[in-house]
This record gives sequence, C-alpha cells and structure tokens, in this order.
Amino acid sequence: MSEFKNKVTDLRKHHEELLNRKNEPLAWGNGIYEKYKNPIITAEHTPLEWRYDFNEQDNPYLMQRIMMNATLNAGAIKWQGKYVLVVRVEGADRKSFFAVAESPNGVDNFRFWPEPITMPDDVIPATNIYDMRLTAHEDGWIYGVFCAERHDDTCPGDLSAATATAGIARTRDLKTWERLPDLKSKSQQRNVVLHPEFVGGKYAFYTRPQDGFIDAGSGGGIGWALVDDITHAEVVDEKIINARHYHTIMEVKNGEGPHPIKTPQGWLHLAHGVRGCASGLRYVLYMYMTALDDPTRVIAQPGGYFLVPEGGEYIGDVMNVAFSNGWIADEDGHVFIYYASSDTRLHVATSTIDRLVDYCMNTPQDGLTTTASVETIKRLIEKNRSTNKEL
Ligand code: BGC
Ligand code: BMA
Repeated sequence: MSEFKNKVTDLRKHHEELLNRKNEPLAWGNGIYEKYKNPIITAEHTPLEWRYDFNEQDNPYLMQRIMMNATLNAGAIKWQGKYVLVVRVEGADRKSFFAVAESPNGVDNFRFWPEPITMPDDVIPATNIYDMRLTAHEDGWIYGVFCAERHDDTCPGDLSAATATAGIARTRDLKTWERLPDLKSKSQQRNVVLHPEFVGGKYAFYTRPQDGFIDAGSGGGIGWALVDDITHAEVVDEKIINARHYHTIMEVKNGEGPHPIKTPQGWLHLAHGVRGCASGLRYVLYMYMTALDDPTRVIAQPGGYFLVPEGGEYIGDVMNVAFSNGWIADEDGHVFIYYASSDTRLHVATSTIDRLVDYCMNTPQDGLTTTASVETIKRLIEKNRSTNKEL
C-alpha cells in the first residue's frame, strides 16, 4: 500500500476510535446532576470529508484543507428514537453553521450527518448564524430559532459594530428548512426561544431585549412576547419575566436556554447568567420554574448557579463560559442537559425531572446580601442539629 493510503487508513481508524469512545459519569458531583468524563462532541468529531481532500494527486500531504475550530451551543431534540443535536460548528474562518449529530444513548457515540444544514438565506442575508433553539411546536412543525448577526452599517468605519436578530426557520425532517422572516423587534435580540405550546391561541416567545450588540443594558432580563402569525413574527408587547439583580450571577445579562420542560409542578427553565469580572464575562447556568397556568409567573427561583465550567472546561476560545441551549427530557423522566464549555466543545450532564424539580423547589433563594446568605446557611445548620442527631 502507498504511504498516502496508509496515512488515510490510520486517520480513519483514529477518528473511528474517537467517535466510538465510551463515556462515563464522574463521581462526587453535587447530587443534582452528573457530569461526564469526556466531552461529547469536539471539532475533531466533524466528518473527515469536511476537512480533508482525499485525492492523492490534489492533496499529497494529506493536509486538512478546511479546519474546524469548535463545536458548541447545540439545540437538542429526541427524534425518531435518537438523541439529536443541531450543533453550532465553527470553522477556522470564524463562521458558524448548523450541523446535525445524533447518538443512540445521549451520552456518547455522537455522529454527524454527512452534510451540514443548508440554511436558506432568502431573507436579509446574515454574516453569521448561531445558537439554535429547537422547538417541536404543537402546530406540528419543528422550529429553529437562532441568532442572525450582521454588520451594523450605521457605523461604516467600525468593523466590529454588529446587530443581533432572531432568525426563524422550520422543518419536518431536520434536513430541509424553510426560512421565515426574522423576528421583528424594536431592540436587538439574542437568546430568543419559542415556547412549545400555544398560549391563548398565540405563539409565545422568550426574548432577550438588549440595548446594543453586547450590552443588555436597560433590557432588563428574559422577556416574553405573544405573536399572532409566526410567518410574520413581531414583538409588539414584551414583558420581563425573569429579571436581573445587582451582585448576582446574572448581574450583566441573562437569557433563556432551551425551551422549558413541562412537569406536573410547573415549567422547568434552564437559562444562563452573566457577570463581569477582571478576566471578562463569566457565563454560568441557572434554573427557575414558572406556573403551568401562566408560564410567565415564576414559582421557584433557586439562588445562585446550577452549573459552571470546571477544570478543563474553563479553557477555550472564550474562557469561563458554560452555555446551554439544548436539553432532552425522556418519557421515563431522565434529562440530558447539553452544554458547551468556553465556546469550544460540547458536554452532557444527566439528571431527572424529579431531581431538577426538587433542586428548584428546595434550594434557598438568593437573599441578595451577605447577611441573608449567612442566615440561610445557619438555618440549614440548625435544621441538621435538630433533626439529624444520629448522623
Ligand atoms: C459571537 C457569539 C457571542 C456574541 C456576543 C458573536 O459574534 O459569535 O458567540 O455570543 O458575539 O459576544
Ligand atoms: C453569548 C452567546 C453564546 C456564547 C457566549 C459566550 O452572547 O450567545 O454564543 O456562548 O456569548 O461567548
């Protein structure tokens, strides 16, 4: 066999080993969820055909002709019995695109479909698209709502001036997508999510109004808007349902993650919170619950964060980031939380609906001051003193 053929054989073997690698939960977590030993999808998981030209004449050195930089922020859905992610893949050229990867068990053996998604751009064309939230809506369509980013042409000299808008597309098979007009809104929008049910006969969106491209500013928090016609979606009235507070994990920004999971006790929400520090922005995940009869009414707000980057998860293109826009709740109550670390790679954490509801209902709220936090800790110590003498 030629040297080139040997190299190809070795490359394919190495890639298959990575794709088939078993994952296992880590011991000694927080009891709320289990994190796993290996990331589930990295740039190295992308198909070799996307990166290498396998023609020996054209690529005698077997170089990567197109490099992949990161796999992050995936939308998630259980589809035809498989755990399916619409991954934000980012190439070496800093363009993000969407690509479907599926796994038989949700924690390992993720494989990309042969081709990335061709997202129609027959609206105002975007420079970059990312962070899709998937919603199997009761109208029968699967919607993907994502951020569409364009240069802000009102600042001609400024190459980093940009606008963020919610792009909307729908599909029945995750292969062919119909693009709808972007969500019309007075402000810029990122982290827009479609609620899975009609509310009063209307489509309902979680929004995140913001003053500028980066600044949430007076945007206030996670918003909610009802829309009559999804094919011409417009935010007319927007109310803040989950606000930000001084000196919390979401002081600077927050945003809805995937759409909430319906449980008998209420809607279970996963979101991200951002605070500023000397090293930049710190992104962490948090949870809250809203009422079944009114998805805008918060009924539980556990204090502090739910999940943060740890160990190697801190390191990556954008350090100190945990971000999630996808989770899957199985019929038997198991929940697969897909999160990315530091805008570089994808991980899974597993839990159950019961544990997550327990976490939301029984974790003390943030009292917003040191004094309140110390009193909360003392109450727990006292409870343990009086009830668990034998331990
Ligand atoms: C990046 C996003 C980021 C946003 C705001 C975009 O250009 O692609 O990952 O969230 O800027 O910082
Ligand atoms: C945000 C998100 C993500 C990203 C994060 C950190 O604004 O929309 O795309 O993970 O920034 O860079």
